[in-house]
Amino acid sequence: MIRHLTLMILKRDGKLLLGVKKRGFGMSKINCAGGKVEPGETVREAAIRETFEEVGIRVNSCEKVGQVVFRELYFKGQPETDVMHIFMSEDFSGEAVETEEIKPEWYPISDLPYSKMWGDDEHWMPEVLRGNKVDAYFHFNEKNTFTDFKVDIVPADCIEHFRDSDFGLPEDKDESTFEERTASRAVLVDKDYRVALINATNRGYYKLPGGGIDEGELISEALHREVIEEAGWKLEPLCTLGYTHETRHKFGQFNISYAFLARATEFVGNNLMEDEEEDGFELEWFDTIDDAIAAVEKVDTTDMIYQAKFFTARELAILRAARKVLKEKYGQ
Ligand code: 6OG
Repeated sequence: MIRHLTLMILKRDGKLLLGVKKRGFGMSKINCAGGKVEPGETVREAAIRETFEEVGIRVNSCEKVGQVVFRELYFKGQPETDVMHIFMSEDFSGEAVETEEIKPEWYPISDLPYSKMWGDDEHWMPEVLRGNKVDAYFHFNEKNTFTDFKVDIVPADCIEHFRDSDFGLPEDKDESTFEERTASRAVLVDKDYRVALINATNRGYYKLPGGGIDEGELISEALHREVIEEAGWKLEPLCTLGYTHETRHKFGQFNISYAFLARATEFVGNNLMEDEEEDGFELEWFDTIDDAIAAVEKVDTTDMIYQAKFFTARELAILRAARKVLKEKYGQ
């Protein structure tokens, strides 16, 4: 079971509110307020509740600035995976007060007490304070010191936002209840800049290789895994293209797709899921990015399933973003 934790970075006048943890996990370390997500609450609600309980501050609004996965963190003698959801707020009220949990203190951002904080903080917190969103993991040993880690920056540029009304479909649900799903997708090129698409031969649409990010997995890890599963190729990421956002009323979902330009490096064979087999997934290489775009432009989604309208518009937007990068950065 994966545990979900929260952390709230409170920022004001060039300072952060941190504090010595007086009890529980991480006792005597300096940390931000935060704690475990309770059943039935969202991670954001948990972060706001814990902040009030631990330092007496009411957060009016906050932004998610990343997540850090702790792999094999030893909690009560057992290794477990924790996902820590990190929020930042500059919009809060009340004065910090000492509680049984934390003795709070303001520290200048230019001089944070990293040596007294959890060891992972100095690796991801500076990125967050620079305005980046982070996607990181830290792998621990039984002494709860980490042995390896990776801190990625989440692609920040929105390529395009699609919603039901763009396809003449109704928008009849309350979007505040929508669930967010995330995925990684690749515009995969070979050494000659030929471009790979998955042809869903039994359905008539094309898609980019890629798919959903699992709980506790990094965006970059899902990219490698999904492209092997669907296309059979190992890859080397070249650059990020940004992300697309889909608001899908029929399913009550927001779908975020992080898109990358990547080089296919080694064919190892694909491993399709049952529904992908049924859709007749086949990898098809196009001589140029323009040929790939033309093939997707030709797809007529009028009589296709709901999702195919979104996929087609989304893949076209990502492919056009890739065409621009291929031209500007790679002279194609
Ligand atoms: P409570 O015991 O308060 O939940 N936490 C960590 N924070 C940092 N910066 N690094 C770590 O590296 C951490 N492991 C746990 C998350 C535990 C609190 O401790 C934080 C929660 O805010 C391993 O309910």
